[in-house]
Amino acid sequence: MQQNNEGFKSGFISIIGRPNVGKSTFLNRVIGQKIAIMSDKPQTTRNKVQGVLTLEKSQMIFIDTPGIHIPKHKLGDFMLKVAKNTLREVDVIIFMVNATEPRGKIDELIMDMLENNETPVFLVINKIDQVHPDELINIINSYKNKYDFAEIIPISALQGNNVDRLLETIQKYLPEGPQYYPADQVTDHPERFIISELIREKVLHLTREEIPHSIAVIIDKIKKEEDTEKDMIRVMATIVVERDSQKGIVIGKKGALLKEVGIRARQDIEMLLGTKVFLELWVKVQKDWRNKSAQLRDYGFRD
Ligand code: GDP
Ligand code: MG
Ligand code: K
Repeated sequence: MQQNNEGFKSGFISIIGRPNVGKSTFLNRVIGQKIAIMSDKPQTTRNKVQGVLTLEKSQMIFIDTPGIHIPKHKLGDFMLKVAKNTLREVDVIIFMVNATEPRGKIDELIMDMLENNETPVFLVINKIDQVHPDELINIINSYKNKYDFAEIIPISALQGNNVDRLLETIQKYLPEGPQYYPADQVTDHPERFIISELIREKVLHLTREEIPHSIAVIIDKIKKEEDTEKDMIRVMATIVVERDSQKGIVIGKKGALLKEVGIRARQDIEMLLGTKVFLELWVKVQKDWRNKSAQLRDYGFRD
């Protein structure tokens, strides 16, 4: 790890915005590795995921904050609290909005939340590949009227348009500081969390609307197999659902759906770990777990 070298800048950047505006897509583009989980369903990212981008003269540490929404249950309160705490600690806040949608209730909530925050806030309008420039002006004005942004930058996270300009601008706002992470490190999240999110992503994709985002995946064990010819890692995980009917859906006819979840998740985990993986999945019903604060910690949620 490098010590304080002359002129080097480093800092933390938090990305906030309502679900599906493209936060994870942006992070994946910038970091170039699948660490934040992408999905069409809202609230896929429930925990802080850090991506580290090391350039010649700077290091940017991105934080993908949980989806901000109007709290409906204890988990919602928890997520809002995590988001607020995150915003106080960072050097730049990226408020990401979707160019194809009008300003909404959650955007109001976020801008209210930012009202007394000293950190510079960038309005990043994503998905510009989908709108006409005239529409873009209107959407920019609808946000500009409500909040005094440090910068306003339109991008397409998916196609990459203007992402370099955004990164250059972020760099200007960072303080001089040390290189916190080695240049080849892209995340400081434990592999355990990434593996559980990879499995969860496959369940959500394969079940579509039938299974709510409330499922959790617990990694019971990750161990190296000693007695096999090749290097192999055994991963045992439990998918936790809230109702018996959901358990049936996740398992599928003759176990077909769970098998497919296993095949797809295993491929991603093998890429992540760089070895052969043997994945064992179980499904467990735990009623109403979202409202039991005491259990949250057990499922890997951090305060
Ligand atoms: P998040 O919930 O904010 O993390 O959003 P995601 O990154 O999961 O993206 C939600 C959906 O929007 C995905 O289907 C992405 O492929 C899509 N998306 C993200 N960025 C863009 C973009 O710049 N252009 C277009 N057309 N689609 C995008
Ligand atoms: Mg996301
Ligand atoms: K999402």
